[in-house]
Formats: sequence, C-alpha cells, structure tokens
Amino acid sequence: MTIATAIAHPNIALVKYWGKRDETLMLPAAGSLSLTLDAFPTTTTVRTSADLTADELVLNGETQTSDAFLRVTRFLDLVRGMAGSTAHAQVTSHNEAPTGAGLASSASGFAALAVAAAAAYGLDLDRAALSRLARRGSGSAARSLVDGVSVWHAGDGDDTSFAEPVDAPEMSMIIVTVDAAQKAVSSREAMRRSALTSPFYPAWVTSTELSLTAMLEACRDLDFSRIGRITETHAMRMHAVIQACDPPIRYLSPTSIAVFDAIAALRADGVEAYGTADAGPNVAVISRPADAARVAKALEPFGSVRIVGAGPGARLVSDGTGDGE
Ligand code: 2P0
Repeated sequence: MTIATAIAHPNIALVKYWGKRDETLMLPAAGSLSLTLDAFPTTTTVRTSADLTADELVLNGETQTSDAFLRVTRFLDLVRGMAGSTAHAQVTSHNEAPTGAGLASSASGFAALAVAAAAAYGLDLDRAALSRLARRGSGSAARSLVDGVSVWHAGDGDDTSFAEPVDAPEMSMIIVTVDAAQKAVSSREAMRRSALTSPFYPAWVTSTELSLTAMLEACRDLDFSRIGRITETHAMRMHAVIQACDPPIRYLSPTSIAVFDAIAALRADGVEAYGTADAGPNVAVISRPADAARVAKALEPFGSVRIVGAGPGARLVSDGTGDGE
C-alpha cells in the first residue's frame, strides 16, 4: 500500500481558456494566464493497494459513482499507464469552494490529484510534467501547479503544453459569490458548443492569442492598469462567444451585470478595479492590494465577498510511503 496527500488551490484566469483543439490530449485552442489563489484549497489523498478490486472516489464525504468518478478513474488509468502499475486506488478529496459553481474546483481538484497520484504511484515528475499531467484531467488544472501568476502555453503538442510562472505586479482579487449553486451547463460541454455553433469562435481564438501577448507584455512592465483593462475586455468577449451558442448559454446573471456596473462606478471614482467571470455568475475583481478593502466594501451588497491573493502551486503535504506495489 502507498499513500500520498496533496493540496492545491484554484486559479482564476485573466486570459481565459475556452475551447480545445484536441480533446484527447486536452490541448487548448489558445494559451491562457491566471492567478493561483491563496484560498479555497482542495486536499486529496490517494491510497493505492493491490487488494482493491476497483478505484473509489469520495468527494466532500460522498462516494461518487457517476461522472466525477469516471473522470477520476480515467485519469488514474493514465497515471497507471505511466507508472506501469495495475493497482487500483482510493481517492478522498475535500474542496473548500462550492463544487461546480464557477470557482474552478476542477482546477484545484485535478492539480491535487495529479500531485498525489504521481507520488502514490511512484512517478518522479518535475513541475512542468505535473502541469502536463494535471492538464489531462482538466485543462485549467495545468495552471494550479504554479505559484501566483502563470501562463499555460498552447504548445505544439503534449510535451509543450504546460504552465509556468510569470512575473507580475502584486494584485488582490475580490471574489464576489453571487450564487453558489451548481452551474446548468458544464464548461466542457459549453466549450464544445461554442466551437461547434458560435459564429464568433474563430475570432475568439485569434483575439485570445493577441490578448495573451498583450497581457504578457503588461505583466513584464508591471503595468496593473493595462492588466486590468485586458482582463475585463477579454472576459466580456468570452461571455459574448458563449451567449452566441445555439442553443444559447448565459452564465452571467442580472446580479453579475450589476457587479460589473459597480466596478465601472468605482473606476469613475478613481479606484482601479477590473472584473472577470468564469462559467458561472460569480465575479472576480482585481485591484491593487491597497484598494482591495474599498472594492470589497463597495461590492458587499451583491453577494458574499472575500479578498484573496496569490497562492502556492499544488504540492505534496505527506509523501506516500508504504510497502510499495
Ligand atoms: C479558465 N474556464 O481559463 C476558463 C474560463 C472557465 C472559464 O478553464 O474541459 O474545467 O476540464 O478542460 O478546465 C473551466 O474549464 O475544462 C475553465 P476542461 P475546465 O479558467
């Protein structure tokens, strides 16, 4: 038996990943850039044993048997293939964020699982290799291997599509949870529908590449204002692509829109705050650290508000020693 535990945090993209060019290898249509948070961790333990007759997944205390279980068992098959093992595993995972509510629990989930499973199956992988592995579970998980701001390269193929750190100015993120319910359409399904039915999709892919280049320049120049402008414009473009699907998908709620209006009002008052939103109604706002408390106060009427900052990439917290298999 071998046991290993890892902890990972979600990341919020400032340049979004929305669409795949290869669903099997989980290669994105374009690169993306995100901030790994210091909040909402996922802690995952993987226990491998020759005595198990099947994999098991317990998520937030509940045994899973359908979609989440199938995604995890397929991911473990990949790890077993790399390790040359046939042992099944018990996976126990706990998320502090509401699962499926657009707070990227699949990113922290698969980042923690990649690190814990690699250790439990005896794989010795560097950070880039762990990022590539996490990508196979969920694309955005590739970025949760990295501390703070990271760029996930679209790459030429499996070997070159991983995330690595980027120098950037210190930023705060104000998370406004307007609704913690499970989203109606999964990101995976909505990305597929965007690529197949949204007439704006080709322009989205091209403009994302341009946004990423501009964002990398803005990070290099430590230009917070430019980072913010790119972030909010790019988020609006992603939601425009999604809303143009057939049948349409709309993740932003009236309250989300009200938050974006409140952010614009803050800017008109001289406080630099810029918003983004993922595949759900919650809004993440970036500001300079000195402005975070004022931004949070202004957004309190719209939902629960939490100020977070840059957090660590996924890491092992207890290394699986055992008698090995
Ligand atoms: C992102 N999102 O860049 C974008 C913005 C949501 C909106 O990556 O199919 O759960 O597992 O690769 O990573 C969410 O998609 O999708 C996501 P899969 P994932 O953060």
